[in-house]
Amino acid sequence: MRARATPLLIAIVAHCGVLGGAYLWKRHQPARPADPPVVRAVEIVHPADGSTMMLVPAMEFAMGTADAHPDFPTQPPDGKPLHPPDLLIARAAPAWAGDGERPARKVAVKAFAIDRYEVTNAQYRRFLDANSQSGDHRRCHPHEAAGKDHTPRYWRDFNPLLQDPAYAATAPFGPATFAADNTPVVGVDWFDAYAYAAWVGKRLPTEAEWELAARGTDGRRWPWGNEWRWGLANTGGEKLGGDVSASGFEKDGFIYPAPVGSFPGGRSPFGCDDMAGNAAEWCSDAWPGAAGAERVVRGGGSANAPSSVRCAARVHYEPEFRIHTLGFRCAKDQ
Ligand SMILES: [Ca+2]
Repeated sequence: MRARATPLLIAIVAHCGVLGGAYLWKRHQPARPADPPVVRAVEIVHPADGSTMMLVPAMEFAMGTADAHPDFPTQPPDGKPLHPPDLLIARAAPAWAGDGERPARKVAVKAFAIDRYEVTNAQYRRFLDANSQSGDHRRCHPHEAAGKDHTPRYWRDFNPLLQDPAYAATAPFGPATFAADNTPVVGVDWFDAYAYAAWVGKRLPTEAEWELAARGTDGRRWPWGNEWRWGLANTGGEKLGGDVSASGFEKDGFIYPAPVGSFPGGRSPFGCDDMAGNAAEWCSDAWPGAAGAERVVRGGGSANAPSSVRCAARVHYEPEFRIHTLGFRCAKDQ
């Protein structure tokens, strides 16, 4: 009995020794950095309307802009004049100090899906038809005006534009300019955006979700990277940048909203189109310090300069505000 037990005991002791050694060895290895979050463009189809959405897994990312970020050239380097794109970036800098874009901070988001494109007029028209026929506002936001008309402002009313001589002179438009099927719906307020999202079985993205979908995890300035390039987004500011097309106005070819997906070279790491420019986009968040009334807007629109279409740039408006450069896209939990 004793003779048979001994080899077993030796085997057990040896085994424990190996395990213990492995444990100690592992314990004294330097901690391995965590794997970077996976950034991949994964498409799904939303069953209610067949719209394309992009998946973003649960993760932590650095939201905002670091204090020492080189995007704050308040002084021309070495006294030399700023290069035009730097000028466009610098011009916005003073406004960043108090807007909460800085500092960069770790933010965790749960898994979500977000529309690949801004919501189009064709998509919005289906909601409007259903809503005006049913008169059912039960899924609309409880603070919206009773019996609200969700018709986009510029589908029938051009006065706000016509009253501005700058538009009449430089940017002609017609009845179809803001109602074409494949351009983003604009001239909608936050309550309209909220109502559409609820009707189609989605919701508005939080601004953290919006920013992660726009820039991925490497803190890039624009959806395609850190260098500004004309022609990857529908923006304004070409004249300011000294880079004007032969037609004398917009190098990117569009004065007003372009058909969604017109700039595939500007696609985001998660596969979303037009996160920079085209239509600025309502987010679900209330703007802090505005008594909870104002709402966050991200991405900049067709009239904004490069500084304002950066992934981390934030602005805010009254929820009833409507303008021809402001639309939205939707998100949903995953
Ligand atoms: Ca956009």
